[in-house]
Amino acid sequence: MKILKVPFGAGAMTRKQGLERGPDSVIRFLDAFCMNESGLLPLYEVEDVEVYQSNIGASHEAAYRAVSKLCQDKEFFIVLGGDHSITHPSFKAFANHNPGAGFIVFDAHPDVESHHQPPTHEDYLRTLIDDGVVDADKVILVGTRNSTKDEKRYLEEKKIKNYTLKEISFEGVREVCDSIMSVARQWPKAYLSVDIDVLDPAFAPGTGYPEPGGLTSRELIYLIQRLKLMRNIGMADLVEVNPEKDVGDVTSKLAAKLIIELS
Ligand SMILES: [Mn+2]
Repeated sequence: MKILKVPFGAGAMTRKQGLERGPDSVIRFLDAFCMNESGLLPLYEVEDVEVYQSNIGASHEAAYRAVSKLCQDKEFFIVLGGDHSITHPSFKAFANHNPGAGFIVFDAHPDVESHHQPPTHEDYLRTLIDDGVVDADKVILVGTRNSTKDEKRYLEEKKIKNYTLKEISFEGVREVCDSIMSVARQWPKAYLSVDIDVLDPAFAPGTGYPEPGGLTSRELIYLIQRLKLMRNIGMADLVEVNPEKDVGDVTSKLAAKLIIELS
């Protein structure tokens, strides 16, 4: 499996410091896992994307080109960020290669604030939807628990499927996962995006916008393990790990485990 490092943090506006070190910090813990929980040996190859912290546009273009190239292999791969804005060029490249692709996003925040140009980690999803890169009915949000009034209105207007943490805790992780899979299985291809802040800060403190009351690490691993069973999963990304805010590297280690479970 290929892992594409995109060490870019400038799409995170004011809380970017340290995000550019996320990919390297996570990668150094991959070797700590002898195999994944399904008993498979994790074989991975790391590739770098050259980014420019002062230039969002050029960095996004570089990410777009690199993802586009890997899509040609038609093999599952992972983009490792960096801030969530890099999901914009990554999904766009994926959707160009896989028309009609759908999008599952684990995130404490829906990232559908009003437009910035170029897109940032606050609005990349809204930009993808408004620009017609993804259909609103092929977006599934999982784990949201802090949205602005405008974001809530936008999600309702567009009828975007949004499994809030409240809904997950009331319905149960298993039931919610069944529902997600029954819809996502019908897409020609699926892209999975994991913002590490979907987790409770107790498990993943190393991120810019920690939100109390998140998923446990075990719940997220369960969801990932099941979603990976879908034949149409084409690629995934893992974003918003900030080693400068971490405590004893627990977030980086957990992110490494998530990658191993995806491989
Ligand atoms: Mn987030």
